[in-house]
Amino acid sequence: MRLRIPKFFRRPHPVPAPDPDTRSYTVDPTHPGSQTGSDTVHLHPSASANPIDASPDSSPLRPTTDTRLGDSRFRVLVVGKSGVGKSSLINAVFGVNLARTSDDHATRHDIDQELASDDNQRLILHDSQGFVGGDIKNLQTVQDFIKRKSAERELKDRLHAIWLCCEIPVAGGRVFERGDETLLQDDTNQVPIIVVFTKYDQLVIRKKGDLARTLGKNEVEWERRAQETAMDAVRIRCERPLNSIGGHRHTWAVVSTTTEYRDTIEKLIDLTKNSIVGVLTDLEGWLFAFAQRHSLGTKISTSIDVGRRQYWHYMFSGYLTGHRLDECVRVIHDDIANGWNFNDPDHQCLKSTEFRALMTHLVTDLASDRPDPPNFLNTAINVAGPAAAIIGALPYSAPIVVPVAITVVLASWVYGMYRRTPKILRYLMGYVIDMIIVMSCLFALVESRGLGRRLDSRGLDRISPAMVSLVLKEYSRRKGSVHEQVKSYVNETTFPALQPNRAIGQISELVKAEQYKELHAAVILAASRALDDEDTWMTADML
Ligand SMILES: Nc1nc2c(ncn2[C@@H]2O[C@H](COP(=O)(O)OP(=O)(O)OP(=O)(O)O)[C@@H](O)[C@H]2O)c(=O)[nH]1
Ligand SMILES: [Mg+2]
Repeated sequence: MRLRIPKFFRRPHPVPAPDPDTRSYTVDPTHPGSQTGSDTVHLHPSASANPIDASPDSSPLRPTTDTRLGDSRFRVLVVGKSGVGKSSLINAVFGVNLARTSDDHATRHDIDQELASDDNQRLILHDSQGFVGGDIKNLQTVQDFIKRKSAERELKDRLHAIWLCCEIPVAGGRVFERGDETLLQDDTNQVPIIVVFTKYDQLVIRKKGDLARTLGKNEVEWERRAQETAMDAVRIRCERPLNSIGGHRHTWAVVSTTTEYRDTIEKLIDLTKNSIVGVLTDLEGWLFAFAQRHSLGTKISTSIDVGRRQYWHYMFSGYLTGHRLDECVRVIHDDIANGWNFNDPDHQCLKSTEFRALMTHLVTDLASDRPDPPNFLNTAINVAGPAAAIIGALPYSAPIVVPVAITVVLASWVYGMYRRTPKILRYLMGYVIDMIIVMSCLFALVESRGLGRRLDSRGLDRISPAMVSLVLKEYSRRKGSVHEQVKSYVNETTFPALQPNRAIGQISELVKAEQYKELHAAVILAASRALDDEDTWMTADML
């Protein structure tokens, strides 16, 4: 029997609570644009038909990811005999070094022990050493644990998925132990089990050896045939027994943690997310998507999913009327940053005033829907002037924390109220797109440096101001065509017919990862040459 929980979008929207962090924003309340606009807001009829939560009132906005997930972590139980490759798999998917999560081998196999890592704030792991022969005792422990953890009421305490890891029998033989079979047959279990057949590369090597004699020296054909026969063997040795035991109830994947088989990890991630969302709720699916650090596609699609549920819809529909633009930008920014879940302790980098400010400057060319004047890049933003002017203009009682050393301030367009106008929609749409592209570049950069998986020689395994600055610099040089598309999508002519769902569809098109392969490569190349002072931010005039 499967657990049925209503889908997330059917739940009522809780009243947003004040965000204590709002104080840390650098905002000029005396700016002329901060007067409430009197424009009538035109809601398109299609807006009300969307599965979004109720419109917000004038309480402070809070990121959807905070209100829905809080500090919940994705909780996964990994079961498998010693040496099948559990730790290697966890490292590959979640970008954590398990060796550092617990020093004690014995504790690592205590199923109740929560293995959490400072590297990845969205993951809790439970490790069980699987079943050898007819070992009933450990089976009972695992079953009790699953029962207990799936009955937890709170999202943060529940068990969200089980990976049952079994090594592919390369030379034939049984793939499952008796204990595995009992677990797979248990139809009272309410947590999705994904069966993971490990070390696929070893099977392919074996098949290549078998084929060597018949195929001569055609490398490509040799590899293709070896993979084909390896998958045939998996179907016979693994899938067939699984289906006869579990009656087609369980999904399965083959994986290899070696670099040539990166796509197997990608497929496992897709499969796990689909299994979770199919059995539990979208929230558990989000948690998994946030915790994983392997699949760029999953990161992007989940950013879109989160945005679509609330604030992106609000921004295109006019529901943000009554809110300051800096507040709108803040929640949009935080939702995206939360979903990418980089190793950025206390969000020091990705939620810093400096990064937010640079992001607002990145979209200033969207003020007009005409092409940029040729000298645009030369109209450098002098950060010292506006910073001093704004701080000087603050009323004495303004509840604003001024950073000790301001290097950048928000671009001036943010010092106004939200109104549903073509210009403001261009700014916000551009911000969303740019933010996701910047995140995707950081993702590619982190992966290329092996960050999040181990410390490099300089002890760096986290996002740094220099990395973000480098990405911003590379992207700002190439943002032209993306911004032109935003301009042609939202302008005075297209505005009357603009529909939230279609506009979000357009964002999805513009952030598709394949379009940015060259940008990612440029970022990686630039980083290989210069990332000396990791803690220095660029200034807006360098964009
Ligand atoms: N060829 C190959 N070797 C792998 C793969 N995954 C893991 N290994 C190797 O298998 C060995 C065991 O891997 P671990 O990840 O430590 O296995 P484990 O299941 O965590 O083992 P315990 O912690 O003892 O329970 C290591 O030498 C890994 O390098 C794989 O996909 N292919
Ligand atoms: Mg291990």
